[in-house]
Amino acid sequence: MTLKLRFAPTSPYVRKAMVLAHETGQIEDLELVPTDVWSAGTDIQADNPLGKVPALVTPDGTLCDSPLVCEYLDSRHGGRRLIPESGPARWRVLRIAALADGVLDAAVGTVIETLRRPPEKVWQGNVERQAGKIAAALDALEAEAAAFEEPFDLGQITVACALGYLDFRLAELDWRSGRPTLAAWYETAAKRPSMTATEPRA
Ligand SMILES: N[C@@H](CCC(=O)N[C@@H](CS)C(=O)NCC(=O)O)C(=O)O
Repeated sequence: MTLKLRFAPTSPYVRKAMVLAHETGQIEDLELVPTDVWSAGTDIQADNPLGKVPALVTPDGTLCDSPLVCEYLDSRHGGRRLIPESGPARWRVLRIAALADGVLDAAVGTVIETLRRPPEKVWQGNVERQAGKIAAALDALEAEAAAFEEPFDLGQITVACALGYLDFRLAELDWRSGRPTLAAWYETAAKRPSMTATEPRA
């Protein structure tokens, strides 16, 4: 069964769903519907009233929010779950995924503040506040990264997509500096076929 995915090639949230689909052998099940959420004529709200990508159209309803989209995709393949079903492993994966989603929210918020607003309307205090969140969360992930191991679960997928987004849009934050464990882990993670196939394209 083909599932329609509202897709944007630079969205790190969409990338999470795509990476999970690659890792679980479902990429051929996705019909990508290119969507520019910022264009005045966008019809994204037909699938997601929040006007955001990703949204996944399924027989069980249209799902928005990337954690939910990923959970759905993870429920429909026969391999090892990338979100463990129960126990401490589940909470570890979801905890790391939520932290990395927070990095993404702060990073995307910064990009909107700095690239989409007229320069005279940029609120520098907000840019600095978001940079502080990103730095603190990455420090926490630096401490977690030594324990990252196979499978490439939703926590690691989200961290990898967040770091890839920082390289793509906020390279000036120099996230690798002072975080050698995370940097070394990402060096390998970024070479996975699921990651190279989904690199953001401007
Ligand atoms: N929490 C959402 C965030 C999705 C999101 O913000 N997507 C961006 C693209 S990177 C978007 O569609 N933004 C449009 C808007 O905010 O109006 C998720 O995890 O899917």
